[in-house]
This record gives sequence, C-alpha cells and structure tokens, in this order.
Amino acid sequence: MKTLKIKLLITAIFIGLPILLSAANAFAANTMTADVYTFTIVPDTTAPSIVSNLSISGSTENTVTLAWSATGDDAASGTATSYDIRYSTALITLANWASATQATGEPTPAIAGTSQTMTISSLSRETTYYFAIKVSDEGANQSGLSNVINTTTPDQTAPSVIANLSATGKTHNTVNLSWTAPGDNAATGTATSYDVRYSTALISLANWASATQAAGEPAPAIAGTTQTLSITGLSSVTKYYFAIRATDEASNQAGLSNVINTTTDATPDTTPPYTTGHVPAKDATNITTDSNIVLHVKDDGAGVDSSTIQMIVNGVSVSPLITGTPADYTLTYNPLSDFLNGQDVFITIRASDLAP
Ligand SMILES: [Ca+2]
Ligand SMILES: [Ca+2]
Ligand SMILES: [Ca+2]
Ligand SMILES: [Ca+2]
Repeated sequence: MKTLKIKLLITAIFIGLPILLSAANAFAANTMTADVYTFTIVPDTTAPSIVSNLSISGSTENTVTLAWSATGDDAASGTATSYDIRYSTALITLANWASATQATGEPTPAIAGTSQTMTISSLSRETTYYFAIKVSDEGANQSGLSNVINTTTPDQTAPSVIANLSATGKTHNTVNLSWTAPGDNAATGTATSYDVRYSTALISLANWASATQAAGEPAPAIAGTTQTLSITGLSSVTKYYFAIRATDEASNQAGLSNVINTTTDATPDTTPPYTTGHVPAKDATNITTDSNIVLHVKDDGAGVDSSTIQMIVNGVSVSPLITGTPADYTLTYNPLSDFLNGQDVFITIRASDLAP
C-alpha cells in the first residue's frame, strides 16, 4: 500500500508598495513567515474485480481472440490501469501464473462494464492453449485470477497439390497410377485420405465432382512416400484422364493435381480361330465325286495368321487357295483328281491367330 502525500509549499511574499503620502513619509515591505503544511489522501487498497467472463471470440491456426468485460479501479467501479493476459499449454493456476507466457500489447482498460478484446498471435496450429487475465489499478492493486479458458487452434492448412501423378502401366481395362504423398500441412506430416477420379473428359476443378471416383485408394503415407493405385473396370481402347486430391483430418482438401491421360489397350485376343461355312457341309452325304472343298477360317480378335493355315485331306497336306482377310479367309481346295465313289473324305484344318 502506498500513501500519496502532497506537500504544498506556499510562500507568500507581500511587497509593500511605497506609498507616498507625502514627500517626507514612506512605508517599509512586510514579509510573512513561509506557511509549510501536509495532508494525506486515503490510500487505494481496493483492487479491481476479478474478470469472470473471459471467453474465446475467435481463432485461426496461429491466433486466438479473447473477449471480456472491463472491471474497475475499485472492484467494479471506475477504470483500471492495466491488464496482464497470460497463456500456456498447461492449465493456468495462481501457482503457475508466473511461468505462463505473458501476452504483449494488452489494451488499456476501459471504464468498468465495457467489452474488451485482444488477439493473441504467433500461436501454433492444432495446439490447446489456456488463457487467463489479471487487472491492476494505478495503486498496483491486482485482481485475482480470472476464469481460465482454453481452446485448440484449428488446422487450416491443406495438403500440398500433388504434382507428379503418373501412369506406370495399363492393360485393356486397368491403368496403374503412382504419385508422391503430400502431407497433412502442405508437405509436412501425413494426410488423411485420397480422392482419385477419372473421366473420358479433361478433368478440371469445375467438373471434378462429375468425374468418376476411383475405389480403393490407399491410406496416405508420410509426406514423400511413393504411393500407387490400380484403376480397374475401364473400357478398352479408351482415353481416360486421371487426377488426385488429398485431404487432411480437418477436411482441408488440396487443389487439383496434375491431370494425366492414358488410352487403354485393346482387349486381348484369347480366342482361337474357328471354321464355318463348310461346303460340302459337315457329315453331308451323297456328295458328288468332283466336288471342291470350300470353308471359311475366321478369327474375331487379332485375325487369322494365314501362314499357319493347314489343310489335310485324307491324311495328305494340301495347299488350298486362300482368299479374304485375316478376319475371314476362304479356303478353296480343288482336288487334282475326283474323289472315289462311296469314299469317306476326312478333312483337318489347323490355324492360329495373330494375337501377340
Ligand atoms: Ca483501486
Ligand atoms: Ca492436421
Ligand atoms: Ca492440415
Ligand atoms: Ca483369336
């Protein structure tokens, strides 16, 4: 407690003015003794009231804004002199108040009852902070500890945009993709999920929602890890565009990756050639002895490799006339001599297709 003393020194000096009553009569100056005295102001022993409505009015990744009502110089009246706002990642108590971080730039107290705010900056993302405030008057009387509040700063940083999406392989119905994992926050940490999409149209942010969503994306690994996904169920000989976006646990989604395109392969040919259109028909009877043999060798895939066509008639390899295209060759065999009456004619045809 301090006592304010005001000392007043009053020195009065009276200067007697010479009054000339007559040329022969003058007065001398009269001086009083200095009047020195003291009085004492009632000491200020009343601290400002405790702030009891400290609250969080907003936060970003690195700021928290506090709000409270001003208390007074003396309890809840008048105007206090200064605030001391502190924060800590531990619960603040009177016992550890001194070790909490002191904010700087607190506002000047306004008259009791006024709403006041302060934004604390330079905080860390996704961190829980506790806040408290004390109020002092001009007599250095300090209030007790306010209510202690806490909040966790949010995550407002999306994963980086993936810039190296690439196709590492393909078949007639699959395309294998590869990319480098971004992080939770730009290129740091671990994101939470991927969204890979594909379309037969060029993908942009504008049409992202209408692109087909791939299934089975891997869980993101730590930033910098190579990750892969095989897209299945595609159509053959079709140009597809692919793009990817990562999202963090706070639902911050990265922008669109580089967009790549790949054309799927043709459907592989796994079906061998076949014969059809036999003349004479299979198992036909009563065929004349001078008949030619005609039939088609077809392939619905890569086509017939004409160099592989073999025709064997009654155990003898023959060379029929081959016309047509790989999809449909016509074999015409005109025997050098007629067949015999009553003879059974045995035909064997072999062929391979052009599939790689
Ligand atoms: Ca006071
Ligand atoms: Ca995060
Ligand atoms: Ca983040
Ligand atoms: Ca075939």
